[in-house]
Amino acid sequence: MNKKILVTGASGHLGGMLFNSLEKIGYTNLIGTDLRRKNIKKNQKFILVNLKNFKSTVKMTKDVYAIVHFGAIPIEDTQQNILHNNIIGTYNLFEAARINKVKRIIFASSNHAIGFHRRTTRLNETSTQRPDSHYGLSKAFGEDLSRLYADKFSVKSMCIRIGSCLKIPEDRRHLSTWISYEDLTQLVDIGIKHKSIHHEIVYGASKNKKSWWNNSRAYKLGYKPKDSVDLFKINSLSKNEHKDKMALLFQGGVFTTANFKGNIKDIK
Ligand code: 15L
Repeated sequence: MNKKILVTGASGHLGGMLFNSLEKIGYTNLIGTDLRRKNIKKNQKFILVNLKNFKSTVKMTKDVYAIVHFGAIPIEDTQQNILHNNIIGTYNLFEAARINKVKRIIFASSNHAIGFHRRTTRLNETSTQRPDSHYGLSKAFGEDLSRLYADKFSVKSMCIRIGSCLKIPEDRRHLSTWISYEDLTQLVDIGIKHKSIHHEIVYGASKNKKSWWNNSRAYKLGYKPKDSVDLFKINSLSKNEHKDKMALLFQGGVFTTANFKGNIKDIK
């Protein structure tokens, strides 16, 4: 594809991975952006922008066809840091996209937008959001923001509730949450190219037997995961989950227990 695609978070783990993998599958007009430059090759187009800066964000999104939005703090942080980087940054980006008539946004949502669901509950794309942290709340906000901008302004979007996207799965929780780099790339590609996307929520997971998520919406859109966590031998809990019994009850794991002051029994 030679339409202009902007990848935010291009210096980060997954944004950087996608900046390279999309090129490999035939995207010829990619531009990466981030608030710092890291691991960007000389021949790659890159622009330093902080999404908190609305003017620069508007300028950067001119003539862009689609945005792959992975630029955010990727873990739990203070309420203020999440508010300014993830919530305001994402709001600025969508507003810039509306002004410049960007057609599509692929939003990196997260399993932490639904992290307070119990591990015994099977979810699908219509399940209620249950953020497990300030971080998860910023992802739930992004999902709602993208729905508004699709319905009201025709900026179409696909939100990927990413599980655990790592080169290799590491612990028992990943048996339910893992997605390979290749499978995530495939989902992003579908989000950019599929003809009839309005606003979609899909799960970023490979083909895992122990998945907590019914991802049939993604399959309907053409997703055919190539990888499965089932091929790896994994028995151990992560160090964090090992010493945290509450984390084992909820899909979001240790994100649910950070600063927890509630009553576990109340979270049905
Ligand atoms: C995420 O959303 C985080 O960005 C990543 O660091 C992992 O914690 C992942 O979720 C996960 O739940 O495994």
